[in-house]
Parts: sequence; C-alpha cells; structure tokens
Amino acid sequence: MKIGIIGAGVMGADHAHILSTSVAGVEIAAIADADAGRARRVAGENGIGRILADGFDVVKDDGIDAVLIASPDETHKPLVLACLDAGKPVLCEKPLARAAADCLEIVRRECGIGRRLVQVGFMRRFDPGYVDMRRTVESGELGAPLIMHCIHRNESAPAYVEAQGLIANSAVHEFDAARYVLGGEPARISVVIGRATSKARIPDPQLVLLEFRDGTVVDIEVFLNARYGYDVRAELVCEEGTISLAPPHATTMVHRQHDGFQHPRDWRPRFADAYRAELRAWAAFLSGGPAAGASAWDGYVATSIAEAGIRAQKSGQWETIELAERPALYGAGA
Ligand code: ISE
Repeated sequence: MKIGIIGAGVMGADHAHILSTSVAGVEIAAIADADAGRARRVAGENGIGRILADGFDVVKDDGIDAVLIASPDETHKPLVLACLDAGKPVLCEKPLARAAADCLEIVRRECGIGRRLVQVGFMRRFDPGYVDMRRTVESGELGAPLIMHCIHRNESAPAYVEAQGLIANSAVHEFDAARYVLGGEPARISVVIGRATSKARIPDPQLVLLEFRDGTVVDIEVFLNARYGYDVRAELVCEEGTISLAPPHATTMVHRQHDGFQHPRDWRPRFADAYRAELRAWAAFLSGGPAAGASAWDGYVATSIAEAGIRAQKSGQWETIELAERPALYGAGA
C-alpha cells in the first residue's frame, strides 16, 4: 500500500516516522508541505522518495493508494472531500473539520459512496488504558458508570492559541474519549471559567462539564499552561467500583532527592503506543480489514460538542448539543 502524507509538521513527521519504522505492509510514496524545506527534511529522515508541491497533488497522484492528512485544521475538509471523490481511504488528524456543518458534509459524502473511507486521528481509542475502561463498561463488571473525571494538562500552549482552542483542540480529545468509554452521546455542556493562571494570556484552566443522555456526568479539567509537563488522567466511577488510567510509565527513577517519574513535554511520548496501534489498525484496514478507530461520524460529533462548548464558554450557561440523525453506515454506539 502506497501512502501519501500531507503535512510535515509535528504530527506529519511523527506519523512518517512510525509508518516507516513500525508498520508492516505500507510504504510512504510521497509527502507534501507548504514549507518545502520541512517536507525535504521529513522525506530525508524517513526515506520518502517524492516531495509534492501541494496536498491536492498527493490526493490526485495515481501512485498513491491512501492519504494521511496532518496539515493545518482549515485544510482538512477540502482535502478529505477530495480523497472521497477520488475513492481513496484517508486518515485525517483531528479535528475532521472546524465546523460541525462541514463535518456533516463529509459524513453525507461518505454515506453517498456507501462504505467507510475516513478515519479520524483520535488516537486515544487505541490507548490500552481507555480500551480497558471501555471493555470494563461493556462487561458490566463495575455496574453502571456514574461519573467520569478527566484531566488534560499541557506544559504550555503556543502563544497563538485562543480560549476557543482550549475546547476545539484539547478538550475535544476528552469528548471523544468519554464517548468511546461510555458508548453514548452527551446531551449538554457547560464551561466554568474560574481563577486564571498568571502564566497565560487566555483564561486557563477551564472546567468543562458534559451530561450524557443517560445522566452520566463527565468533568474535564483542561489546563494548557500547567508548566510541569504533559499529563492526562481519567477515573471512571461506577456503581460497584472505579477504574482509572494507570500512570503510563514502565519505570520510576531515584535521582537528586527525587523519587518518581518524569512527565513528557507533549503528547507524543505519552500516546506513543496509541499512535502505533492507530497506524497499524489503519494499515490493516487498507489491506482489507475492518474499519477501525474514530469514524467521520465520530469526528462530526466531537466538533458538534466543541461548538456547543464554545457557546457555553461565552454564555456561562448549559448549552444543548444538537446532533443530526446517525446514518446506518456507522452502526450503533460511539
Ligand atoms: C494538540 O493539538 C493535540 O492534539 C494533543 O493530543 C492534545 O493533548 C493537545 O492539548 C493539543 O493541543
């Protein structure tokens, strides 16, 4: 299978590295980036033979069977639609598109084709911790889920990130993870903006509350300038017990008066296993296996929740999450 990568930034480079070192049955045939120097560097590091000028050239190229999109968010929608029109499978980084209406257009285009071609890069669906939480909920072993506590902390956010980005780019992972673990849909969302750190330009941290249709409540602390490192936590409280993500470390270290483990500076080391599993599942799909991971529908729901969350940031009220009817192509459940 010949893959074309669009985008040679942080995630494009990371995916290129994983695909070229840890995924069997695929070859990266070409890469494109608006910054030609960056594309050349990633191509050189990963033995990619061709550099194309533009993302649409990747989609159109007859030598490319499937496309991985890791370019800026605003390019996702037109590129995904072009992949669908070319009948090519596509793995698109989150968000699928910035507006829910645009995501729905992608969903409808895919339904028109009648088969799954789009996977969205919500990698946590492949993290062993979240997989285990979902399995536990499905088994009924701990009874009904009641409350899910989530924490999403980054070391620092780039200066260009606005308050909306805290919801649309960071909390959005928690929206998808909660749907994945709980297997249902949220009905409404509210955002509490309290005391802000003096270390940020935007109101940070923020507390997001989601209420699912069955009454399960999810609370999410999003703190983009937590300073000490990247840290993601979750605890699910059920009728008969709780299940939490274990700290993701194989070892702890004693050194200079400290006993413990280091937090990574960003999400790539924390979710390295998940990214590898995500790309292996995509490769298996490309060779005829079942569609895996988040679908275009999941991408649509995540962006719809984010839109309602941005409204809630402004209104200070609970905002309803309106969803279109779920098409049969995507089966049941999250
Ligand atoms: C970033 O865009 C990501 O997608 C990371 O997974 C997330 O943890 C981070 O907060 C976002 O800024």
